[in-house]
Amino acid sequence: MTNQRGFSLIELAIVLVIVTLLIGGLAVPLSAQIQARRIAETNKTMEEAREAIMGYAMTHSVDHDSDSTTPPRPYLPCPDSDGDGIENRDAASGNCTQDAGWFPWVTLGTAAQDAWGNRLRYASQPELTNSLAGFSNSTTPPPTGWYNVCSSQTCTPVDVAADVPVVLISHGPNGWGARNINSNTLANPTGANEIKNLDADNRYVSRAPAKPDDPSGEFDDLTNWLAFNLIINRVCPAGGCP
Ligand SMILES: [Ca+2]
Ligand SMILES: [Ca+2]
Ligand SMILES: [Ca+2]
Repeated sequence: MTNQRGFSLIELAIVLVIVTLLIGGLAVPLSAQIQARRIAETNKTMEEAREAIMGYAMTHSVDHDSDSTTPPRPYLPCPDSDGDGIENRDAASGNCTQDAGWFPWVTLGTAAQDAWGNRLRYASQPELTNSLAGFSNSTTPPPTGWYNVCSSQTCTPVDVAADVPVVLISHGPNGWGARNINSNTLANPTGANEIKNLDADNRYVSRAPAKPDDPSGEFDDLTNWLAFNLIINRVCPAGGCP
């Protein structure tokens, strides 16, 4: 006679509880892992965008004084202001249609979106983008300055990067204020720090993510920029843009 016995109900219940705990324990880190991967992917996309901006400047220049004995001056790409990925420039004045818009991914041949399916925001200063004047080693900001990047929207003092001519923004996982690849604009941000990355003033915020209960509201943007010295160093090595 065999003496086999199955699991009792209590044993089955214990096994179910253990399995549930194991699955629960795996699921949370998995979503965190996906988010971390998307952030890393977007940071890489923005690195490539920075390289593409400098590559554009190395291949676009103007004989600003119609004197072929002086070297031509480079200029930076304009933002895309109508959503087709192509830079928008007024040919007659050489000025960009807007100083801030979307990153011109078609013109520069880079990724069209961040890891959440939204366009990158791109802001650049007219002293570096004008295609009839170009910029030189001695280009300086106007009295009002270029962009300031800060850890909070008050930007007093400027504590991340001062007077930078180029800023790149991914509106992050929440995408608030972004334009997505279907040309829809997502809901506006509610937090003061994220609003700074969307409004027209020269302040931008770069800081660690913040939850909705933070005094300055939810923040999950990824902020990147190009300093003037870095651009000059790469585009005009050894004083190459007098
Ligand atoms: Ca365009
Ligand atoms: Ca955001
Ligand atoms: Ca701003």
